[in-house]
Amino acid sequence: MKLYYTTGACSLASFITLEELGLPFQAVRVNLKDKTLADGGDYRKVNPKGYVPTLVRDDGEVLTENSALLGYLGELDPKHVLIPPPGTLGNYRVREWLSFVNGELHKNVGPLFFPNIPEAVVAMARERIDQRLKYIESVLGQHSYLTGDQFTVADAYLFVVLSWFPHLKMDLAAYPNLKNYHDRIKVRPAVTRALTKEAAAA
Ligand SMILES: N[C@@H](CCC(=O)N[C@@H](CS)C(=O)NCC(=O)O)C(=O)O
Repeated sequence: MKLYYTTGACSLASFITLEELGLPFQAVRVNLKDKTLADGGDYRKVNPKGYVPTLVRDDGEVLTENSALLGYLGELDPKHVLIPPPGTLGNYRVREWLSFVNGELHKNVGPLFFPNIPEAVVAMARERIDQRLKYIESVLGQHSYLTGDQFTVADAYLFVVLSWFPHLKMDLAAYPNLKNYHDRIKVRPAVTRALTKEAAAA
C-alpha cells in the first residue's frame, strides 16, 4: 500500500490511522505547489485531482478523499478498533463525524491558509468554525472521543485539523475539552510515530 501525503496536511489523518493499525505501507511525499513527487514524477498521474491524500492499494486501485480513505483503512482492522463493523449504527456514527470534520471544519479552516483571502470571508469562516467547535466542545463534555470512549478514525481527522490552528494564530483556549482532547491525542504513540515518519520519509 502507498500513501501519498504532504507533511502536516490532512493526509496526516490516514498516516496516523496506518500507524495505529500497524500496517506496512510506503509513504510518498507530494509537493503540492507544483504537484510533483520527490523523484520529479507528476503527482496528477497518480491522482488527477492534484490534492492529498491518495491511497494506492497493492492491486493498483486508487482511493482518494479523506473520508473514504479513513473509512476504508479503519475497516481493514479485523478487531474493529478504529471504526465499528460495517453496517452497524456505530459505523455510521463514525462516518457521520468524518463527514462533519470534512465538510464543516476542514473546509472552513483550509481557506484561512490562503494569504489574500478577504477579511469578510475570514470573519465568516471564523464564526462558522466557532459554532462547530462549540458543538464538539459539548460532545467532549460527555465522553473522551467523538463517538464515545474509543479513539476512532474521526478523531484522527479532527486532531489533524486542530493541529493547524497555531499556524493560523487560532487557539483552543475557549474550548477546554477540545484542548484536553488534542493534548491527549498528540501523545498517542501512533501519532508521535506518524509525525516523525512524515518529516523523515521521502
Ligand atoms: N476533498 C478532499 C480535499 C483534500 C484537501 O483539501 N487536501 C489539501 C491538503 S489538506 C490539498 O491537497 N490541497 C492542495 C490543493 O487543493 O491543490 C478530501 O477531503 O480528501
